[in-house]
Amino acid sequence: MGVIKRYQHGMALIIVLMLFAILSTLAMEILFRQNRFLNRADNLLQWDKRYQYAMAAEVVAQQGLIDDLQDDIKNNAQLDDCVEEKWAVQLPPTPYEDAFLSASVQDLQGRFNLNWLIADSPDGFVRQQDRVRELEQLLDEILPDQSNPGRLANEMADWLDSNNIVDEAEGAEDPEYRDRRTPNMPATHESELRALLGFQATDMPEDPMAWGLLTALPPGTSLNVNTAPQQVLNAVVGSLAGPEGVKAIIDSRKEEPISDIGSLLAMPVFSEMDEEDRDLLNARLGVSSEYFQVMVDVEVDGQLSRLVTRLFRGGGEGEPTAVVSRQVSPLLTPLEPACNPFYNEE
Ligand SMILES: [Ca+2]
Ligand SMILES: [Ca+2]
Repeated sequence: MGVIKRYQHGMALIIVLMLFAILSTLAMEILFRQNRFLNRADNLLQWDKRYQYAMAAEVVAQQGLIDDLQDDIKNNAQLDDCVEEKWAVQLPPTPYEDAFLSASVQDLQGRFNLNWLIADSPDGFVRQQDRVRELEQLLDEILPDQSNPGRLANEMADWLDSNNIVDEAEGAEDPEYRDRRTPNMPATHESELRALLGFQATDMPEDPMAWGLLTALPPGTSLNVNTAPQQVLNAVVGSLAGPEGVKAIIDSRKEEPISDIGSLLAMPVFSEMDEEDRDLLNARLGVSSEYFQVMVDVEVDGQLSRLVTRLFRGGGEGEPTAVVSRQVSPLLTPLEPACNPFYNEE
């Protein structure tokens, strides 16, 4: 009898010990999970905090753009340039509560619009071979030597045009891609260039800022001669009016912003041009902008976020200012300079 009782005591002790071991493991697991949960919640909270700060900065930049437009309407001179304008700002890292905010605003209409390669017609999106050559010229200037800008420009046109025919000697439509389809419609972002069949990792521009020379806006959007960097003017104006035409624009905007295209084209270098070419420039160039980009970097406790917002600044009552896209992107490059990259190069 006594033996059994002792044995039962022994069993009870083992069970208690095991239970204790299980409980302490459980407690460890709970602590570990709680800790992880708290870290995750804290990371999310911090991320959201940086996002809200960035959104606040975006609203301030947006208001700056609206104020500028209202000023212009009041002064009856609608133009946007990189020198005298309030919107073309660069905010250096500025402390705000527990964060550092930096921001800059760019004019997307000073960039080469990939969608110029097509024209919207009743037959769909029709490629514009002259524009393809302009893109080729620009890519030749910004891509590494071993790239093939002619092939990429023609593939871009096939990517955008409505037909499924490779129109030129070089190009690519659906049958060439196999694993993906061409959209056959305007691009929504310049990074679509990287989706082209012929684009290789080695084709990335040596200076990542060169992406800031390209954009994707509606096909008929004009180029703002007051904000376009020289490389873009070389492609668009230089192809019709030669380097003298580009120089005339850069020289005259140094004095003061170009206020209308009519008087610009009355300058000898343009007035001596073929009338058809001059009309073309007249239709493609402008002195003001509707599409802008706001870049905001936020740092809290050494953690960073970047928000890139693209805006349409409506002109009239029925055309309110609207966000076209928002992109939270990793910080792989410095903040783009205000106005446009390379604008102040010379
Ligand atoms: Ca085609
Ligand atoms: Ca096509």
